Amino acid sequence: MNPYLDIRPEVAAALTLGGKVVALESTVISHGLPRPHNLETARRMEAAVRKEGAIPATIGLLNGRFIVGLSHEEIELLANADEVHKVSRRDLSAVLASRKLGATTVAATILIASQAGISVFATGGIGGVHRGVQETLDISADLAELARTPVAVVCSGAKIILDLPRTLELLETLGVPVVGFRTSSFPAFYVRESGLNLDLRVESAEEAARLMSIQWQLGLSSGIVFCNPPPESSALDRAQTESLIKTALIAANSEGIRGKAVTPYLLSYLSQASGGATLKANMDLLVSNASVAAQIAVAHTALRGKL
Ligand code: PSU
Ligand code: MN
Repeated sequence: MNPYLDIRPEVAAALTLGGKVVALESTVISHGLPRPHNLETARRMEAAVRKEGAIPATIGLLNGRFIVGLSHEEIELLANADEVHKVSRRDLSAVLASRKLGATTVAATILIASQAGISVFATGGIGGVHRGVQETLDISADLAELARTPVAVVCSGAKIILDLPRTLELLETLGVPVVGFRTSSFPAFYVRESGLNLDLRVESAEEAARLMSIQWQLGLSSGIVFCNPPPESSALDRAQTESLIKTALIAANSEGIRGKAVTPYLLSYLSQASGGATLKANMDLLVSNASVAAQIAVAHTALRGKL
């Protein structure tokens, strides 16, 4: 057991009763969305998980501890504090040692979730292979973590700012199943269809839960990506979004944005350039993914009860 892990009572109780818990990340709160939309979205995601009968466990680093199940006040702190570290796997020990505030990425959140015994996690879009990887070798640590962490990640595919064909190729190489949740197209975050096909597909939360059980019974310790397209009401057009991304990438390059600053910079650039349309899509898809993740967590618990 990780001695720095604090699993809050409500989450611990739900895990003892079989695990109807959905892990949620905090980087999206601290670095992915602007104030005050970040706090509002964090609350909407937690409410969406509860509505489906599961318990939300938002994860972050506070006072030298990994907190699993941050309180409303703690989430507010991560949403509004001026200095919050973006914490991926390589940052975990350093930020714990400093006792500073840390917001966990997909990579760090699924790692902590799996140590806490949580099997389902929701986010917006996973990180992946960046466009221009030939120059930068910028590949999100989310992919490496998915390869070794047995957690189901419910998302709207990978962020459209990325090189999506290469992201799918690398996930295949790493042995991570990428499964459409009622879709055969890899969603592109704000956009419902990337134009890339998925070989795997499930039609229900129960089917998703069966796939998880079998994958882990086989001793395959990798994660599974479940792709839920963004809600139609706020999803964006692919061609229009692509042209915005071209300008965003030029701006990032001319401003010399590198490393872990790239993703937050591009997301915020797109939100401004689209007059808030990407922000609205991002918030809505996060809530929708939280809801699907909760349905899968409930189905997975029911299934485990039958084993
Ligand atoms: N999903 C969103 N918004 C985000 C992220 C995901 O809707 O900001 C975050 C996640 O924390 C993910 C990170 O792990 O972006 C990827 O960052 P990078 O490309 O630096 O690995
Ligand atoms: Mn990166």
